[in-house]
Amino acid sequence: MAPVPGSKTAFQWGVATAAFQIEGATAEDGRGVSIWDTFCREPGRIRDGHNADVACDHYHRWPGDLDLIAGLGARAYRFSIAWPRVRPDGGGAVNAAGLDFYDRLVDGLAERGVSAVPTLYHWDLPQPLEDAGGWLNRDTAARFAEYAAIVADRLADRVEMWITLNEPMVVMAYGYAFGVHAPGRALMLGALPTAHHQLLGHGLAVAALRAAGARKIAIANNHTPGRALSGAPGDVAATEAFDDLLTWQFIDPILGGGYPDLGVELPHVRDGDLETIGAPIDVLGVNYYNPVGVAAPADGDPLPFRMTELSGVPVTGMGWPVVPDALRGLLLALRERYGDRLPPIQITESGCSYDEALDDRHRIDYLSDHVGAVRAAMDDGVDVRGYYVWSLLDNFEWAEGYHPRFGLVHVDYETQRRTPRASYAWYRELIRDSGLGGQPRTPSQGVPLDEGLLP
Ligand code: IFM
Repeated sequence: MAPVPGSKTAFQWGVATAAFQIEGATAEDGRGVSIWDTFCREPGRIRDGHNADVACDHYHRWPGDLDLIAGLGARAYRFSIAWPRVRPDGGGAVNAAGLDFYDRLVDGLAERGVSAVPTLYHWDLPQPLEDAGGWLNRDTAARFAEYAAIVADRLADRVEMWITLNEPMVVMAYGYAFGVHAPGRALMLGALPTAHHQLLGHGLAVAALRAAGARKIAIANNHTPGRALSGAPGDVAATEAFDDLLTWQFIDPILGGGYPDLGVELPHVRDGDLETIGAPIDVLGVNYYNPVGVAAPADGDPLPFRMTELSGVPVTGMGWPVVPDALRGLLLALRERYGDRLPPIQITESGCSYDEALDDRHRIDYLSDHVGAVRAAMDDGVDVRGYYVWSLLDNFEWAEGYHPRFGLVHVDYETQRRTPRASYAWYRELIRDSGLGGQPRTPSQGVPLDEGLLP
């Protein structure tokens, strides 16, 4: 595949992680408590009672983890910054040790020739903000922008691209509507203000980041396209409602189009909010894993749709449908819906969990097919400029604890030994051979691979 026509920027082959899922050290160097620390301590919330107190111990082992990224030849590392490390109370004093950690991390990336792509919010809200209402409280948006300004003031000179929020849909739906993620509220449509307040926080943060000299700004949305169970009008209408609530609600306002018709009043939207939210961004981040079946709701259902299984498609180790062509379809649909308003896209997460130790053939197939879907969309003219595998390392998969394994690199949680899987070698070759500008490796960036375990 030829490089993107007219693109001045090389393709960002990367890997992604998030602070709460890998860092551990949750009580070190002045870090405050997040809603996920609290949630993990509530009985029955996390499978087998796992918590992220240690996780991958990345807080102490980050130099070796950055060597693994450099060894891939990846150009970019998408990580997240833990708000409770930087501002333990969410809105009070700044914790210098927290900022220092990310300062060292960003310098470590620069030393290895890898671009820093930090996400400011990947779900670890400081607990004191949740105690004041969390994302149901409009003030949280202002606190988020303050925090963004603090971090940018320190790091903007070395950051390639900022991502404001990760998957605000998941925060709204799983955290506040269904209650299976922190903070565990089950408000159904009552969770809608959390969508708006996150988007408002995004818009305010964009202004703060620009003021601090940010080079590029993005948001990383989750995209789970709905597939109507049948052609019956009820199933089709339910699928439209599903896509409006879970996908378009989180992109239309960002790209300046206001909210789609969500079928309910939005009294929490104030004059001027949509202008703030619609401030121009440089990249639209697309996280994609799978589509979902959608059917008409039954009488009395609290939502205007019902999610169902998709039949007749293979599934990952977590039972998620494997449909690479839905990624191509999604990219084409984005271009169709937004036309010239659509900024360049980066696939900010793509990956899968399988119960395979090191010879992870299924992951290679999954990634290969999804990269192929991106290539097909690019060949059809969609401007895609990056692809980040989720994830560099096995890590804490939220309510599923440590059971799912998403890593290109296997983590032994007893010893913290990292072992690159076959997919790590595969991705390294893909980057090298893609013609889309991988990071040239230097001998010092090589990581010791256990050749006996790799193809
Ligand atoms: O692990 C998560 C990540 O935190 C957000 N996107 C989906 C991944 C896999 O579930």
